[in-house]
Amino acid sequence: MDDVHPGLQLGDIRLEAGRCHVMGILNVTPDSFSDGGRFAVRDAALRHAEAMIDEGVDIIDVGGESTRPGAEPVSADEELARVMPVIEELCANHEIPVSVDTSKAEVMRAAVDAGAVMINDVRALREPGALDVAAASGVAVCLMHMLGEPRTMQNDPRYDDVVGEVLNFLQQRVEVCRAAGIDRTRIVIDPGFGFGKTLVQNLRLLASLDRFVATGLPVLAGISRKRMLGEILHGADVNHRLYASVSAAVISAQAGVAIVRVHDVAATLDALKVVEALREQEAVGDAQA
Ligand code: PT1
Repeated sequence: MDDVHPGLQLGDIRLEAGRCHVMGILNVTPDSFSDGGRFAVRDAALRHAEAMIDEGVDIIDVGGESTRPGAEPVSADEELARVMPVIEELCANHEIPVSVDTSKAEVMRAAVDAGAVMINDVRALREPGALDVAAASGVAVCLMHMLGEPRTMQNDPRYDDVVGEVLNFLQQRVEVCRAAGIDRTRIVIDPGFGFGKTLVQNLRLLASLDRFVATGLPVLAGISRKRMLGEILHGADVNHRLYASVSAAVISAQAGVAIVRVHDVAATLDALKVVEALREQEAVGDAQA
């Protein structure tokens, strides 16, 4: 890639030149930790976070609202009760940059007050108050494209030109953010794999990641373990999508994506080292032939 960003300060997050960073997914939702109780869920999440830190994760994305296809909304109080104890503990006792995966202004504000350095919003700051809280916070924001809402988004999603429409939407949201006082240097864009998209539409986006990278904004791609991989694998369930997930991360990195959002941190970091080695070799080769 010639147009990979030259190293970039994203709010409090330093993105190194030409490297694809790994965002580890930390779901604090009862469906991921079936046995329920608040403390059990919190402790399991913290153990999972520590394991990802040991593996070398770059950013941890903490979320308390499932946004998978079919998922129901949760209240702000419920989301706060899920994520805040985890964000507070991580920010108080670890150096790792923490991102909060939420669309709610109230959750954004509490998370940033506790030390989160990125707001990751699958609704691209369209919920009431979210834009103002993000602007006032001074932290980085990830703006994602979604067609509809999680509960119904996979019911026959249609586009005339999926790549053009997703790019347009994100460019419009970037302009809205800038008008609200959020600097370009704080903004990440994300095509939103699986959010109101068929397999073909997802593949068009994957094949066109370079067009998102060409905006000059850092791009985030979240493909890990998603349904699109299950479809490519002829129905492999969510626990049998590791190799496909790692492949998607490598394809994303090769296209110049700055951050991949993944479940499998160690495997992804190893795979991305191959991409990096190739880039370094190409840089040396360019100099020495
Ligand atoms: C994502 C993302 C996210 N994905 C960002 N945040 C989820 N920035 C949550 C499926 O098709 O891609 N980017 N936060 C998880 N959401 C989904 C959506 C999980 C679709 C699974 C699917 O399987």
